[in-house]
Amino acid sequence: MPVITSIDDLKRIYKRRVPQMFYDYAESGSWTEQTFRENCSDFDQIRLRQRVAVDMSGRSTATQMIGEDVAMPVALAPVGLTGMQCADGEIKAARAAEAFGVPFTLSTMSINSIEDVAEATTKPFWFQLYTMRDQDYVSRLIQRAKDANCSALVITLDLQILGQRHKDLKNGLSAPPKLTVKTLANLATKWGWGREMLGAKRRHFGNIVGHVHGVTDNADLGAWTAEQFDPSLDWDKIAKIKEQWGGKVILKGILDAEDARMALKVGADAIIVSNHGGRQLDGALSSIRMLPEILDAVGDQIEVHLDGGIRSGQDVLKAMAMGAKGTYIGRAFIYGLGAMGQPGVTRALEVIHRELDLTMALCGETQIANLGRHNLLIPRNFGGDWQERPRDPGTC
Ligand code: HOC
Repeated sequence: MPVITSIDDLKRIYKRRVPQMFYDYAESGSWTEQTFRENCSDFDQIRLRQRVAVDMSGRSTATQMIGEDVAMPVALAPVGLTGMQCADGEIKAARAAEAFGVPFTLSTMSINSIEDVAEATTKPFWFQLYTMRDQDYVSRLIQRAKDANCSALVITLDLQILGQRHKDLKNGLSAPPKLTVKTLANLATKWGWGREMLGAKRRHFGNIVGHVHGVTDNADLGAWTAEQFDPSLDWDKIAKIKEQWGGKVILKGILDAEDARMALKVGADAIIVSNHGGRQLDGALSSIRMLPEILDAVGDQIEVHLDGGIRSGQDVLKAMAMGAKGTYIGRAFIYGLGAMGQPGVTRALEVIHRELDLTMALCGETQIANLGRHNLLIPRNFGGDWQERPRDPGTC
């Protein structure tokens, strides 16, 4: 068993183990992948301030996200097709998160269904909602999440149409995978993945099949999204969904201060600064670069979380010190899941936790709540020397 000390170690094993098309699916951004790359590289521009001779005994990474106790401020992000990276991937990831004491978010586009995950876990998880054209289906999905005792609804706002991802198109990605000569040849080399997949509870979108009209096997992801997702989603509809849900709502995909103010107006409990892992609007700024502007706009009135580019505990510390109240990992846990199943997700969480804990100590901090901009050295133009934009008329 190789010694795993970083998320990159898990990624190397993951790459060898899963079929190329699923590796490419996770490890890609849209178009030129600029935003995808900068989500990570922008973290490198923020530096940490070392402090010494501070009593660092008795320190803790525990805190709260939307009022829920968490062992560290890191939730598992909703990731579509997780169950294709590893058999019953959503169940395994949810169990690992539960045991570690961090939130798990189940994607609408998951392979295991809401009910599968609820049955396999004991604590409430969060459910991520994509809004479909079929309003009855959305209502049923919300009801299913309520019945499963989900403690928060995470509504994704930045994927009403799918950003174009070259690799997925070239691979002809669909779920379940299309069995072409090329995919079969690659699958034949991934016998560990394949053997486990044969025993999986599900190999198709568990929340969708049998519930949504027009789902066919081997549907192309982009075409299917265009056919099913509601392109007319607006703030009024978001407000109605919030009312229908009646519980805590987190709005994901906020990358602009104007939108952050709108999220506040519809009464969201938290927002996630996110560009969908650089998979949607290529050319958008990285999440960490947009975080200060959004915090300045609404940070004192709503919980602001950050998703995108987090691959280490140092990244978590930087986001939290900047003012975020929680962070998410997507690819970082997928690498662990694809590499080693549930123990791999646990390993990813352990790696990040250890890095966060040690980095806190070296920064002279003992509590998450005490982290702040005093821990950071931020380049003067980090927010960007972008030209001042006029406010959108009529939104705020
Ligand atoms: C079949 C529709 O979050 C992603 C996912 C959502 C994909 C929708 C797929 O790939 O970014």
